[in-house]
Amino acid sequence: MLLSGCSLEGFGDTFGHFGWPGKGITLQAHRMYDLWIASVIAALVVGFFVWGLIFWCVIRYRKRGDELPVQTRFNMPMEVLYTVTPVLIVAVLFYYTAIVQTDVDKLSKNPDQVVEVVAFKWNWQFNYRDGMGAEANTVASTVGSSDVIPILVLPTGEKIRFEETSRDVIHSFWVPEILFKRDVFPGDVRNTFEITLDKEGRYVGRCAELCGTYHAFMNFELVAVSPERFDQFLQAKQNGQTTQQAMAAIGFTGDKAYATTTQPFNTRRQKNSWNQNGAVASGAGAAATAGK
Ligand SMILES: [Cu+2]
Repeated sequence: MLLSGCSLEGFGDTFGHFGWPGKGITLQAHRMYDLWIASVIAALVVGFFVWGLIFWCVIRYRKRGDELPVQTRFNMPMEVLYTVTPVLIVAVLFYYTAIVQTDVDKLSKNPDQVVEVVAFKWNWQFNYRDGMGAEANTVASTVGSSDVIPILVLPTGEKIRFEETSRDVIHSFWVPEILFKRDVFPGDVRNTFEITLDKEGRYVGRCAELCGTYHAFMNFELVAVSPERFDQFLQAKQNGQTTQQAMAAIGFTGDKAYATTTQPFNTRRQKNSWNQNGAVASGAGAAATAGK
């Protein structure tokens, strides 16, 4: 069943993905999804078998009189069976988990795109790089601010390598639809992973590591487009256009040039007023924000 992803997806569809958020939008996510559905099916098979045994015993060996049944101490074949079977089940689950995990963590020698993820309190910068490692150069960049959600445009069907670094504390890069997150560390550590997107669309991204006061506001948006449109976007950025102008250049005009899956939050970052509802420090900027 693991080999036939389609039937697993059909099965998952029928039963609401058995608690998973969905099939995901990357090749790696699909493999994790298949592992999850197959594991649930295995668990259900074991479950129904055990429930069947329980009910069979309840009925077959129900009390029929005052005479005590045979008081057998143990049954060697049964003891062996219910020791070996769970070990086998765990071994099979472990085997497929290791296979999928290795696949998800796999780094290719020549990724098609390299994106440096720079996290900081409390926003994101995404640098499109001309190679791998800290020595490579940034050819284009997008960054979020208090007013604008950072947008990360990426192509479908290409191997995209992420290299993560933080300017201050530990953050975590997470797009729920990728079914994957990875911590972003400060210092010399560059956490790396790769994905291949296979579904165009716009998806919200979040920080998944409590990093401070405005952690919950640390959102970004992943925009997955065709490779042709991605090339146009990158070209526009390299020509010095803003992210919103470059978005317009690939057809996302007007409001669509900005994030559509999330919005900037009012962080009320005025001096001395950050946690006092309405009691805002004096000053024109503070007054303008009060009550919003
Ligand atoms: Cu964070």
